[in-house]
Amino acid sequence: MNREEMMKTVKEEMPEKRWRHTLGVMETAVILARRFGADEEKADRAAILHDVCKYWPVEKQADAIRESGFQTDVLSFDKELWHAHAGAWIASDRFDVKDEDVLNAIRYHTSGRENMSTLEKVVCLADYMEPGRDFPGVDKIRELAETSLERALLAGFDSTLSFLLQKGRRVYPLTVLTRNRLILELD
Ligand code: DGI
Ligand code: FE
Ligand code: FE
Ligand code: FE
Repeated sequence: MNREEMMKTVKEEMPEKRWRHTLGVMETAVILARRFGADEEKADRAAILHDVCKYWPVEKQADAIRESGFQTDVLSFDKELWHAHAGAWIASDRFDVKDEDVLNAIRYHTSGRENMSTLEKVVCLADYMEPGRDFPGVDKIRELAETSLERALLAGFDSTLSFLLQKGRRVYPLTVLTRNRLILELD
């Protein structure tokens, strides 16, 4: 599917506000890809599709994850994590994306994972800091992103973890592993 058709289809899957977020992630992911040496076209593709399933009914998201057969453990954790895994499956199945790095950037954009590629980090960070994002600490993340992909991403995960702890929510183990690995990468 060409880029224009892809954008049109994704736009129809979500409310206006989420589409504006998607445009922000696209713009930011390309800037970060250029800055930190990832493929700009792949960053753009992953960004277009990263939240494609965000507004699907959760059961439909769960079905997509079961159908994919990948990492179904996520189904026993917070539903907010599901759209990323469902999205990667839909990207491959419906949008005919075959590039594993692009699919992984979609699949792990929420939780992260150990050994993230530069593209995966770029998309995950772009999701945290696109111009429409406004949460405590976002400006610090943007400042760190001027020079360090890992430091900025670590600050992003720290803010997510603080939020989850403060709300008394469970934490998906991969999120903890991701944070630990980013700290090691900085040593
Ligand atoms: O889809 P977006 O809103 O653009 O952002 P996202 O895909 O990064 O979703 C993040 C949400 O997922 C955030 O509000 C926190 C929630 N969440 C719930 N459990 C976990 C989690 N995020 C992570 N990283 N790890 C969790 O265990
Ligand atoms: Fe998301
Ligand atoms: Fe995120
Ligand atoms: Fe997003």
